[in-house]
Amino acid sequence: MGARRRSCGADPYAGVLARNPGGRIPLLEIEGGVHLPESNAILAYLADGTHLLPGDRLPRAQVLQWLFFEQYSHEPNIAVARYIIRYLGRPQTHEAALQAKIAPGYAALAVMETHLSGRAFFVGGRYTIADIALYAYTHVAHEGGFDLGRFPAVTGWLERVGRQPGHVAMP
Ligand SMILES: N[C@@H](CCC(=O)N[C@@H](CS)C(=O)NCC(=O)O)C(=O)O
Repeated sequence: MGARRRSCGADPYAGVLARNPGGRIPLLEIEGGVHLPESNAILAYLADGTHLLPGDRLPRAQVLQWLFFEQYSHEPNIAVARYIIRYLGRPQTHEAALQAKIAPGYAALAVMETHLSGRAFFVGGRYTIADIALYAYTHVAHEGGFDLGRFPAVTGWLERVGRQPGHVAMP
């Protein structure tokens, strides 16, 4: 694994590089041999034309706002801290990297807490792919050492997302 690459526990398998030169998962295989990487691009593709991705300009842009937040401010801190602890076993060699994730990870959770105070979901009072994208690593943030008990609006929102029809909990 190169210095700029990271893994969440699943090694890239052989055929992935042919389908996605970035070598990362998730990767959506679309009919016609087209492959789409990037989790949030996949969400937008699958949700297009459904209630999970608003069609109107502003709410759609607000959904995108939270998808970009997830990729830039949330996932690189919260998911990577979890990866270091859960999958690498918190080796001493990664302790400085882990410590560097704590403040920005908590800052991301604080942004979510502020936004969700008085709101049921991230955009327009409705469940959208913004909620799906942010739920993924937030609901396991404690595995990266983050104390979700400090964020009552976030924990209430996690419960609401978990109760959505069709929600499937990860094993
Ligand atoms: N921005 C990408 C990140 C994807 C990513 O980092 N995937 C990890 C697994 S969670 C991976 O494939 N790592 C293997 C590697 O980097 O070699 C997304 O949201 O889909």
